[in-house]
Amino acid sequence: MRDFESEKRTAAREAVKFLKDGMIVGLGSGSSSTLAIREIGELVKNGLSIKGIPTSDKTKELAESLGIPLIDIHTVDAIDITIDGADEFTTELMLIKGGGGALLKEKIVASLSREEIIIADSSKKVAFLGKFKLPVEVIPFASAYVLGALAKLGGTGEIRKDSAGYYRTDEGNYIIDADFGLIEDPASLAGKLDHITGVVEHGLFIQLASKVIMGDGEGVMVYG
Ligand code: ABF
Repeated sequence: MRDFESEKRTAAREAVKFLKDGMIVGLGSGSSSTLAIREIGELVKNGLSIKGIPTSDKTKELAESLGIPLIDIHTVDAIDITIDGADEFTTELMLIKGGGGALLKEKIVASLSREEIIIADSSKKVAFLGKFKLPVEVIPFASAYVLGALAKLGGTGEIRKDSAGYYRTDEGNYIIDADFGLIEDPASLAGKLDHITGVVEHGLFIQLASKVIMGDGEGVMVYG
């Protein structure tokens, strides 16, 4: 029986080895990123001098609690390295992200990063994306229209709910989790989603990851 928690930790420890003094570091969201951020907190305590840019309110709170200095994204021209997680990845470095609802800022940070390092346990590796429903962030006002547009593309969408009703992202938007079945051409689907009025962002990360560090039993596999 694989221990996915320890695989995440192994991958996180491998990823933080790339951090150097003076770097601007994107801080991802989700459970794997949390492990990496805790490792970074220890490194900062031991003298590593970096400035972090969080991809969610939750990550910001965690980073602040660990004493990691933060910087506003609009004050930098580029991010040196981002460490983030994923819900699914292929060996071609195509990703589905957004299960944790932070995909908008995760994609903005990834787009500004010279190196986007994805850390994951071995359960995230897939031949084709799509077993994990694709998160699509939408303006609430547009949600009914987007559900119809996704259906025309073969996606069965459902607005994500939480205990208080419809889940809201840090930006106050809705998330539609859309089942497209196995996605044979993620780049093509991504292009279509980009043009649906009311879609803020979607969880297909195409050509954004520089490498994936996957925990694999006791060790790691690195793709890319
Ligand atoms: C985050 O990591 C999200 O994009 C994704 O939903 C989440 C899932 O990974 P984990 O298993 O690490 O929580 O980046």
